[in-house]
Amino acid sequence: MTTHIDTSTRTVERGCPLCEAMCGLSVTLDAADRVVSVRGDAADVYSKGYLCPKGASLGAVDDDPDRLTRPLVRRDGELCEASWPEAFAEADRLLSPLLAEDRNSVAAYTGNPTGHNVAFSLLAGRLARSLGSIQNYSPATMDQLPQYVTAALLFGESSSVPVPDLATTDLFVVIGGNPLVSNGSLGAAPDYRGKLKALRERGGRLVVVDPARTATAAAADEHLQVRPGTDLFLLLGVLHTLFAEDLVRLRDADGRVNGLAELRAAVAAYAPGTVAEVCGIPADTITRLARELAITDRAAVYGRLGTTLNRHGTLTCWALQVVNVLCGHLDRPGGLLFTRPVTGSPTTRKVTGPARPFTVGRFRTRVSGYPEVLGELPVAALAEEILTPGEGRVRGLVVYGGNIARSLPDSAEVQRALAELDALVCVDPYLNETTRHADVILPPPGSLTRDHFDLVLYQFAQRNYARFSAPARAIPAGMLSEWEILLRLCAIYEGRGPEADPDEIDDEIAASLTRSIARTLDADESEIVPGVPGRGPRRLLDLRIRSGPYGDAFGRNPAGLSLSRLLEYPHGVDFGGLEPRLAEVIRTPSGNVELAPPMILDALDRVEMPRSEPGTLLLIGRRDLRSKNSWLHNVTPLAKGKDRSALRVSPVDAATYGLDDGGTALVTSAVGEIRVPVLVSDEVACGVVSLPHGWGHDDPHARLRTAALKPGVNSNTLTDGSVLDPLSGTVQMNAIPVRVAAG
Ligand SMILES: Nc1nc2c(c(=O)[nH]1)N[C@H]1C(S)=C(S)[C@@H](COP(=O)(O)OP(=O)(O)OC[C@H]3O[C@@H](n4cnc5c(=O)[nH]c(N)nc54)[C@H](O)[C@@H]3O)O[C@H]1N2
Ligand SMILES: Nc1nc2c(c(=O)[nH]1)N[C@H]1C(S)=C(S)[C@@H](COP(=O)(O)OP(=O)(O)OC[C@H]3O[C@@H](n4cnc5c(=O)[nH]c(N)nc54)[C@H](O)[C@@H]3O)O[C@H]1N2
Ligand code: SF4
Ligand SMILES: [Mo]
Repeated sequence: MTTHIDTSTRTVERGCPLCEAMCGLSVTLDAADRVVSVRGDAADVYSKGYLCPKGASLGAVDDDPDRLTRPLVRRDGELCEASWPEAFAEADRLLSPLLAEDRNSVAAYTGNPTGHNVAFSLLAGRLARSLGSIQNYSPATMDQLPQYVTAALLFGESSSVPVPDLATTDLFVVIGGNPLVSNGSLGAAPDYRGKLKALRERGGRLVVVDPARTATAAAADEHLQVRPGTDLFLLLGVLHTLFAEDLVRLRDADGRVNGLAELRAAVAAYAPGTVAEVCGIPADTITRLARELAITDRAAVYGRLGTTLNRHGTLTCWALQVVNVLCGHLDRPGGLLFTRPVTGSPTTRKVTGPARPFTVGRFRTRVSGYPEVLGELPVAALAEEILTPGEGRVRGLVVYGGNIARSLPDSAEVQRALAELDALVCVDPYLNETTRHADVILPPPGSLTRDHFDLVLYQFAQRNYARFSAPARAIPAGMLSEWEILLRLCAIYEGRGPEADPDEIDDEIAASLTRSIARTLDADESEIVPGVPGRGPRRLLDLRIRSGPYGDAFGRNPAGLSLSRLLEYPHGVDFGGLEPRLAEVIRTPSGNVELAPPMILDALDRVEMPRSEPGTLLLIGRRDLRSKNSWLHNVTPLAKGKDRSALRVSPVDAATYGLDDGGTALVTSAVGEIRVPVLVSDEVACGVVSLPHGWGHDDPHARLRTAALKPGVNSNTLTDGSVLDPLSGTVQMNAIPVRVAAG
């Protein structure tokens, strides 16, 4: 017997684009460029060999047979394959007249995967300027915007969200996050389980505040099963205790804060005894939590979607961060620290001119008058901006990597809106529940064909580091890079036509970046010369890296980094753990951390404690290890196993409402109803039910053949888009009041 040994495989290192943990992967391909295996890259300086099932399936993700390989264009009502010139010509034919009449009649939604895609990250600004519309939407208003608003108010810069220092903390309090499943977010880490194990091995404690006994809560030393939507009151109880028991100690923030007296007055009414009942946590537990946070040298309170996706999202995130400040954990090792990302951030650049106070509402939505926040409008407003007749109606929409028919609140209304559009152009690899409404679908090739660099996510990493990955394989014949697709869209928005030369726009972007770098470095433009040949993402990245905090500053710092140098380190370069840098970070007009901004105090004045309504349960969300929001359900190795989208109901509620395990429940909210399989589980507290989002792959016009076998149910049918956090416009996607019945 002869054994054929195939020596023609090769292994390349790649950053994983599927979540914020940013693992380094080793991808092995055969001579025909097929992916043979994906493993964790043991030599990766950041992830050290870790990977999860999603990363291990990256080959299957990219090679999913349902991915589109050609553009689709609607002809006589049907989506048909078209050539790229035909597809761009059609996008131009549909969008240009709308833009010529009213820029604001065309909206853009920039979805989650774009944050993991260097082409988008580099071109986002130009795309928005080229479109020139105020109708700008993203998942931020159903995700992290309350955290950005908090950072803008407290520290003067929205991206200054401090990261919990997992490596050395001794008390880690997670509020409304499930990092053992999500791998974390704005503070993500590869191998979160290993990091939490190490925390406990060094004698530290993990406390999880969550209405569900999630994987993270199950691994905790203490699980506080808070009532959904009431974390604000729990945190106000903690703040009250810190003042009442004289536990405030600012440590490194001493002398750098404003508003302490106002803060004390604002929380005076929220003694633990007053808030205990509403949040379902005993008063003495709240008091003990406050004391522990105050006396522990290295402690960090961290919050994610459980704190943001409710009607008090910003107040909750503010209260959380203020607890960190008052206990002296801000800007301390083992507490929360600010990154110094390799391509720089607003706070690594020198101060130019006086700081402006944070304001919102530079423009408003047409129908409900929701204010702009950090340049965005609430996603919850998009459907009504399309559906409501009148001058200024949104008639065109461009969606970059988003499945808004499943991700946005009130899916029925969103789908009605999608059907009403005069023009829908989607940049997306799938024919899914959203793109099936499109007039033009422009499919990008898989992630393995592109340069990978986590431009956005280094801002929230556990360490200061960088890794650049070259494409693992070539773009298939007949496809265009996402870079080129986006540049061509810019040309269309700018009225330069579908056949304009994308290289011209690429050059313009590079020239404008060069000018701004010259200004910040006080250099002559002629000194700012890219060190990599050609156009594309690499040129812009090189300019950004070299002008960043570790860069060679175009020769002024010869030992510094450039893209060419980074290319020599496919396992990444570590610039060290995060270090205190508060003085550099604070960019408020006063130069101090603003603990009690008027916008917050006003909102706090108007807050009412929630009351429970008899017969009503509170619906919360959950994530799944093998999903990524609404996609990956079509990827065969990730689709295996039992149904993941059942309604979790506590045994007590199941008995009360006559629901059987494995039976069906009819769930009704203010905006919709769904029928969903029931899983009776003590993982959720009594009075709480949970459903994941992103399911409901039952649209016959989509082409998601694997997902359609286990379509699941779309939870956002129940999400009421009219309930928003007033300070950020973020939708309440947790703590949704619902009624349940057998059915
Ligand atoms: N495997 C996987 N990983 C992902 C994703 C995915 O879809 N799958 N999505 C990525 C994205 S886009 C994001 S933004 C991050 C999100 O990262 P996380 O926020 O860590 O993810 P979730 O699982 O949504 O965690 C929210 C937690 O809040 C709890 N919760 C709900 N309501 C409340 C409440 O009122 N109070 C409190 N205290 N808790 C509450 C829920 O039970 C849940 O455990 O995950 C990212 N990572
Ligand atoms: N009820 C409820 N709803 C939620 C949430 C919740 O917790 N509960 N979470 C919210 C959050 S945090 C988020 S971030 C949003 C996410 O919602 P979306 O922004 O819609 O993001 P995804 O669901 O990840 O959709 C990704 C889309 O991008 C496409 N895609 C994948 N890769 C690429 C690529 O390389 N290029 C391009 N152009 N497209 C690509 C996929 O085919 C898919 O259509 O959902 C939100 N919705
Ligand atoms: S944890 Fe995130 S980055 Fe790491 S392999 Fe899994 S999906 Fe990829
Ligand atoms: Mo998200």
